[in-house]
Amino acid sequence: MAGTYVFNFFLIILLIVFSLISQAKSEVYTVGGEDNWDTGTDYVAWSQQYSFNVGDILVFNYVMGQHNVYEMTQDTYRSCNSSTGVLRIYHSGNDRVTLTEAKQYWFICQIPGHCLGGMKFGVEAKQVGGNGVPSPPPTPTPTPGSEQGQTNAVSTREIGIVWICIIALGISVLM
Ligand SMILES: *[C@@H]1O[C@H](CO)[C@@H](O)[C@H](O)[C@H]1NC(C)=O
Ligand SMILES: [Cu+2]
Repeated sequence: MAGTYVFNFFLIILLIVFSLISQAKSEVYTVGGEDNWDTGTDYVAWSQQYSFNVGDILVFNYVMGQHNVYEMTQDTYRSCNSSTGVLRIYHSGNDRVTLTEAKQYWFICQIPGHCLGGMKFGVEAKQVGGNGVPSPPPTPTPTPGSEQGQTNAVSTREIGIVWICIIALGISVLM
């Protein structure tokens, strides 16, 4: 029966999609938690609370113009001298930085004195999947406004994918 093959085919697709969802689950982190991106917070200590994966998003909240976010090379991160080694610049006050690659990311605030004062940290984005060692569930710190929306957006998309699978499975059973 052709129907049986189609059914098995969709069952396999379903399994693949579910495994992709569990791997692609991205977390949103507000840098500094409730302190946001500002002077007077130990960002290295903040970053060490979590295990970051490729696809996760760092949100930097601050008053535009008072701070900024520079992604740096490791050497420049160490020296806080941003005359060289700048990889990317963000300055909107609500910067969403997606960790797109499996690598070490280095961030500083480039306003004079702020980096030396502690507005700097590094994170390692790990590739999930393969022989995936599951990372401990992070506890994202909710902030009013935009962050909530992103978290909802991710789960809405996942629910959408699940529904597509259920409908596809239903169609395959009918065939
Ligand atoms: C930063 O680095 C540049 C070039 O490497 C150097 O000319 C400059 O003096 C440095 N600035 C500080 C404040 O050390
Ligand atoms: Cu700053």
